[in-house]
Amino acid sequence: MLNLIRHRTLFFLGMGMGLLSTAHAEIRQTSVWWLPRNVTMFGHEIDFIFYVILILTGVTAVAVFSVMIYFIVKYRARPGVTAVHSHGNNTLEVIWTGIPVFIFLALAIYGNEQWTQMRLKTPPADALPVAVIGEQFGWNVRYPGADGKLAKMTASSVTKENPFGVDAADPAGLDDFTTYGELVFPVDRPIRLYLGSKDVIHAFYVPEFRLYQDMVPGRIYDFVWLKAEQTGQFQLACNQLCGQGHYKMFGKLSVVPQGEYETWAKGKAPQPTAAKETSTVPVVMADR
Ligand SMILES: [Cu+2]
Repeated sequence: MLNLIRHRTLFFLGMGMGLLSTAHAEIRQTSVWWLPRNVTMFGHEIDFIFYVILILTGVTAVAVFSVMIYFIVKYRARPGVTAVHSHGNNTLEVIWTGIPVFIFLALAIYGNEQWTQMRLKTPPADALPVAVIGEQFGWNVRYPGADGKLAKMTASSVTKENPFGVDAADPAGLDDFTTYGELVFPVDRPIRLYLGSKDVIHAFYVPEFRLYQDMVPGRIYDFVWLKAEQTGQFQLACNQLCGQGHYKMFGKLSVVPQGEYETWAKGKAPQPTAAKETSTVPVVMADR
C-alpha cells in the first residue's frame, strides 16, 4: 500500500514537472520519433542533406548486409567442400572505391557551402541583433531599443553583474532592454545573435530552428543568424550539460508577426524617466 502511494506521488510529481517544463513549447505535431517541424530558412538545406545521407547510408546498409548474409550462407563450411582463395578483382575495387569517393566529396562540398552561408558570411545588415548570454541556469537576453543597436559587448567585460559585458559609456545601449529566459523573434526577419556565457559552456539549441551553437565563456559569437519563416512557441534549450540545474535551463521562445514583436518590445523598453536614470547610473546596473 505504502509502495502504491509512493508510486502515485512520484507519478504526479513527474507529471507536474513535465507539464511545467513544456507548458510554453508547442505540442509536437510530428511524431516524437521523427524530426520536429522546421521553421527556419537554413533548415531546408539541413533537412535535405539529412535525408540524402539517411537514404544513402540506408541503401548501403541494406545492400552490404544482404550480400554478407548471402555469402555467409552460400560459403558456409560443409563437409566435402574446400575453400576457394580469391586474390581480388581490380575492376570491382576501383568501382567500390570510386563511388564512395565521389559521394563523400559531393557531401563535403555541399556541406561546406551550406556552412559558409550559415556561419562564415556576414549576417544581413538589416538583421535584428539579439544578445543571449547563458548562465547557470538561465538565459540573459538583451534587445536593442528604438535605435536598433545593441551596446557594444566585450567578452572580457562579462562579469556576474554585467552579464552582457557592455560598455556603460556606449550611448547605443541606453535604450536596450533585457529579459530573463524570454525571447520573441519577429517572423521573416533575419535575427543576428550575439551569444556568450557567464560561467561554463552552454549551448543555444532550438530543434525547430535546426540551430545549435556552443557558447564558450570568454567569447562573444556574433556570426550566428537565422530567419524564422513560421510563427510558433518554441523552447530554447541548453544543450551542454552545464551543471546540476541543466535540466531546467530552458527559455520561452516565440516567433510572432512583426507588429506583435514591436508591441512586445515597446512594453519592455525602459520608460523615459527610467532611461534618464540609466544615463547617470551605469547601464550594467539597469540590466537587472
Ligand atoms: Cu547550460
